[in-house]
Parts: sequence; C-alpha cells; structure tokens
Amino acid sequence: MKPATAPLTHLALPFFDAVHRQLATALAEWVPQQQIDESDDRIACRAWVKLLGEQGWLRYCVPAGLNGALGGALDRLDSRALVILRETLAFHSPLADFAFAMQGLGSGAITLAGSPEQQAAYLPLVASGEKIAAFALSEADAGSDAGAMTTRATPSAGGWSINGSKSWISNGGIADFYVTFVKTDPAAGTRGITAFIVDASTPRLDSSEHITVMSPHPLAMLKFTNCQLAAGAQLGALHGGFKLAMQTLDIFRASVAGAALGMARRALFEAVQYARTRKMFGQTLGDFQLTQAKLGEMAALVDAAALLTYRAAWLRDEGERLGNSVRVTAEAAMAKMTATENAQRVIDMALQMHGGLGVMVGTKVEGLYRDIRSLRIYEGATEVQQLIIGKAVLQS
Ligand code: COS
Repeated sequence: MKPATAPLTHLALPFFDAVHRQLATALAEWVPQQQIDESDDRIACRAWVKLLGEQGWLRYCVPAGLNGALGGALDRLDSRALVILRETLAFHSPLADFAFAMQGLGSGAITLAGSPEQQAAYLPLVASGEKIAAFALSEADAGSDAGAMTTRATPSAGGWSINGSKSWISNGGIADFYVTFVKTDPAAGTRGITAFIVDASTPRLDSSEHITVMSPHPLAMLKFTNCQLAAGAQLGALHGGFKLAMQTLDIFRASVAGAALGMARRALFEAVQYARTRKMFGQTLGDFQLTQAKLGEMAALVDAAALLTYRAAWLRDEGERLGNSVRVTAEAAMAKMTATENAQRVIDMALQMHGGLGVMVGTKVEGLYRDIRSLRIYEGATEVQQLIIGKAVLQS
C-alpha cells in the first residue's frame, strides 16, 4: 500500500498565500519522517511539543512581535497557518496535532490581551516548546454554560487568592502554566469573570487527578485551594475574562475544524487505498457502485468542510490585515460544527468499508474513529455551535 501522504491540491484555492503553500508542503514532507512512540500519551505529548518546538513549527502558535522578540514566525497569529498546520498534523498523528494546538489555545489569550511583560515572559517559550500551555475554562458543572463557573478569585494581600476546581483540562498535569478563567464578581454572570496566568508551580494547585479518555491525551482536573497569585498574574481587563475566552475560541474553533478535516482526509485516503486493493466476488471493492457512491459522498463531505474551514480562517486573517477585526464567531462555529460532524461520518463510512479490519484495534481507521469523537464536544459542542449560528442568523 502506498505511504499516506497528505493531499496538497486544495492549497491552490484563493484562500491561501504563498507562505501557506510552502508551510503545508514542508510539513507534509516532515511529519511522516518523525518517529514518536505514542503508547504513553503524556510522554508522547511532551516529546511532540519538544520536537515541534525545536523544528520551528510552534512558531505559528504565537505572533512575531517587535523585531521577532515574541518568537512567532508571522507578524500576527495567522488563522490559515493554524488551520493547515493542524490539518496536516492530524492527517498523520492526532496526538501531534493536539500537542501543537494546545500551545496555541493555551497561549492565545496572552497573545490577545497580555501585557508586554506577560507576552515576553511566556510567548517565546511557548514558541520554542520550552513551556507547555493550557487553557482552563470548563468546570464539572460549567461546560457548555461556561458563564456558570464557580471557581473564585478574591482579592488578597498583593494579589488574588483562588479557590475552586476546573475539569477536563487538556495538558492538565504536564502544562507549565494554565490560562485560567474565574469569577471575580459572582453576581455579575459573564461580566464578572477574569483571566489569570497560573503557573503550574503555584503552591496548592493540584493537577494530579488525571482523566482517562477513549483516545488518550493528557487531561486532568485542577484543584485550587487558597492559591495565591500576584496582581501581575491578571490577564486582560478585570471582569473581561469571558469575552477574552470567547475571542480566543473564535480563533481556535476554526483550527479544530482544520484538525477534523485532516482526520477526514486520512480516512478517505485509507478507504480509497482499501477499495483499490480489496478483492471480493471476483473484483475489487472499488469496482462496486455501492463503494463508488460512498466514496463520492465522503469526498463531498470533506470538501464542504474544507471550504467552510478555510473561509472562517481567511475571514479572520483578512479582518486583521485590514485592521477591522470583524467578529467571525458564526463562521468559526459553522466551520467547527460542519467539519467535526462531517469527519465523524466520513470516518465511520471508511471504517464500515474496512469490515472486520475496521474494528481491529491498531488499524488506522479504528484509531481515527476514537480520535474524532471528542472534537464534536471540546471547544464548544456541536449544540453550542448551533446555538451561536442560530443567534447570529436571528440578529442578521
Ligand atoms: N467575542 C466577543 N464577545 C463575545 C463573544 C465573542 N465571540 N461571544 C460572546 N461575547 C460576549 C457577548 O457579546 C456578551 O457581551 P455583553 O455582556 O457585553 O452583552 C457576553 O459575551 C455574554 O455573551 P452571551 O450572552 O452570548 O453568553 P452566554 O452565557 O449565553 O453563552 C455560549 C454563550 C453558549 C456561546 C458560550 O457560553 C460558549 O461558547 N460556551 C461553550 C464554551 C466552550 O467552548 N467550552 C469549551 C472550553 S475549551 S475545551
């Protein structure tokens, strides 16, 4: 069977610039050559961050800053670069994609709202892979309803004291810092939330309770018991945390769509290879019209997801370039919803086509079947995206 190579023809679409084409081509060549043992997700995730950092790929998770001081490859956090990098990484290794994505999501709020001192202290080390980042928003009783969080920061001598717990925190236990969203005015709902940068070494921050999931990646609970933070740990405006979280998600939801797209493209690749070679009833699987119809449906689902994903990323980049920073919340939501849902269907069809092999632990489609599932939930479940799009349609 021919080695899996990420397709590149979509890079000819007008959404992309030369820099994106070069980037995707170089990464598509580089990733398959890497050998990381992924049997232990925590060890593997650290290894991927180190490797991606050393090789310069994490430089797309942060902006360049003045004279390149912040370590980024491009002037701005570029949504299209994030999308195509995630797509290519996820095609080969969903865990590599996870490691890459979390560096961006975990530091995104610092890029958007950090003081010059905070940006200088964290972003270059995120870009080099020397600091592992995490984003702590969800709680056991505040997932989709993020504004219902109860973790609380109260003023204390010289800063803040944090109490409460966060759940489902990606990179929990291996991160060097957590961008954490907590209530600073519990009576004010979403207008009473503030972001803080919490270093993993903060006394009485407990990240030891790991959560095991069907497609292993580092995930944990965070428990804060009178964790003391200096005033300088506040990120962005007091009570401005909810909007900051949503603005961060506006960027990264489109990149989740990119990851889903990469997994769907890989499933389609596997299905096509199998259909070409599998013999049955005196012909190959691909000779059956039933198979051709399925492959046709899969290809169209992939392309539909791709166009919505690239549109969301292009719109945001274009808004930034023109300096009008238009909100792309609904477009990002459409991309995330469509790409993750379509990918689940494409992967399921690819698995079905593989028959018994499809459910054998260790085959690529079996892994993808587990890998894709959480993408329909994290960073805003499909139902949240529907809500966001519906509200936007009513307001239009
Ligand atoms: N950019 C800027 N501001 C935004 C925004 C965005 N994308 N989305 C919402 N806001 C603002 C609103 O404009 C509103 O501002 P005002 O208080 O000035 O009116 C405020 O934030 C509250 O918005 P809204 O009323 O829509 O909040 P809701 O509590 O109804 O929540 C949803 C909206 C459900 C969309 C939100 O809670 C959400 O995205 N939940 C999912 C969270 C998530 O993705 N969790 C996963 C974490 S990472 S694994």
